[in-house]
Amino acid sequence: MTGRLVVVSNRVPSDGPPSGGLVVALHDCLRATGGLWFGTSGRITDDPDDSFAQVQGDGYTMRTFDLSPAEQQGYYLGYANSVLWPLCHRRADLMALNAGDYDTYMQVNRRLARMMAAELRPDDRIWIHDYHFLPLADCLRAEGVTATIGYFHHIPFPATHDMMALPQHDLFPRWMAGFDLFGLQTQRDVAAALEMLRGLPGAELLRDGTISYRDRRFEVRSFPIGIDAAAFAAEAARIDGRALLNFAPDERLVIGVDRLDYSKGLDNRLRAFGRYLRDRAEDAPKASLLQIAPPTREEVDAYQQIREDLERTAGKVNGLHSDLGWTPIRYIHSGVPRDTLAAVYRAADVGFVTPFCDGMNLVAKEFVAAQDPDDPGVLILSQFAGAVEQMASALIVNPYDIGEMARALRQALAMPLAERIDRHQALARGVFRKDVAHWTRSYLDTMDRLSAARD
Ligand code: GDG
Repeated sequence: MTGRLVVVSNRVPSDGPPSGGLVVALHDCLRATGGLWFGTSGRITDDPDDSFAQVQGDGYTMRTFDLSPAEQQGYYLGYANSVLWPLCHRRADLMALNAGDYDTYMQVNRRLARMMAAELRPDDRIWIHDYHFLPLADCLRAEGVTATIGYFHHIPFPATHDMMALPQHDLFPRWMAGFDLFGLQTQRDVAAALEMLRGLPGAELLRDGTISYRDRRFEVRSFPIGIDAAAFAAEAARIDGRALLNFAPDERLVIGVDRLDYSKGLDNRLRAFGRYLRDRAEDAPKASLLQIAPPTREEVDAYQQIREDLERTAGKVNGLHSDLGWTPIRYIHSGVPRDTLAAVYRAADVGFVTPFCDGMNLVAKEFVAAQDPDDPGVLILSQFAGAVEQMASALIVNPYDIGEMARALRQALAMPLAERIDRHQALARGVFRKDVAHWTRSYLDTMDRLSAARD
């Protein structure tokens, strides 16, 4: 490998040891190779200047910048999370197209490009993450940066039909073409991106898989993200999750873990659990649902209703089915520490992962990694999670079909040990082999191949 690795993501772990899948992955990768990590500091200041603060990481350097209140509003809460996020999650109806947000989004990207360009070298390998920075490569090219630039889109690529709802849809291909490598989670995403490019005047899909657009060439490929499965499994085995939960010995546990986001299908999940309880035979297992749902992006309008809806549904199900000694849904509206989470996954009989739309879904992989291989729980997985392409041995469900999800719960809770072990072995093979180190390696190897081909 040649050149420095330069990573860009919206937030950097500048205030302590990193936690959370992506940040941990990038941290490990930079620790091994050295390099630079650019991103926002998390501070909102009235008049941020065009310079980076420097924070020393473990073997690498972080360069952070502040946002102004108007930038936080227009770039982060506005265009990124109220336009691009719903667009990419098949919810164009939730887009809040406020005049000015797009301009602010571009301003932040241009400002960052200007600040970065002064520090970059031609042999750097620049790896940009996620929808906050879609135009960043194009802006860097405008600043004269010639280095190899890759991008990874952590969320789904929108269908061509949805893309048309984005007022800037004609700019999207130009943003893509600023990169040398446009990474996506799944084959399904690659197909959606190619469909959009195929019909585009000026774009040509070449035989070797390269796309030529105007004066640039780039590749679109899938790199399904993984987790640090070995570390997560070790963490999960350290604490006794059942002891933490204070469960009755015959009580079975279904677990859901999601940021409180409309893409995660939470309300339908609680309803499906309610349906399972309603239809269950007298002697069927007594199961409780533990739903951990830490809040996110509460300043964005589209997120404000979700909490109320969920509390109402949980209240209804609990009202119908609780008795003096038992409340079937435990709903936690705050985050729990990572080691607790790992132990609770391991204690669970069923991982209930039912998003309407999800780039990958790391919870599905964490649940599998955390299981006791001799007595594993069962994964129920939405057909619309990116993870489904690699996790065919889960019980696959349609998250819009409450009855089907309730039946999957019944099947999972009654599944014989031998079948649970078979399914878990197949799932765990993928989760442990295609872990986060594999993801980083395969992405960076592809970048290196592209930059070698250019030299
Ligand atoms: C985006 C894409 C893609 C959740 N609650 C707690 C907690 N978490 C952790 C989980 C998991 C992570 O947050 C959530 O990751 P997901 O992949 O499920 O979803 P997004 O946050 O939407 O992530 C997604 C991902 O990027 C990576 O590319 O898979 O499709 O949307 O790691 O464990 N962690 C702790 N306490 C909690 O309460 N400690």
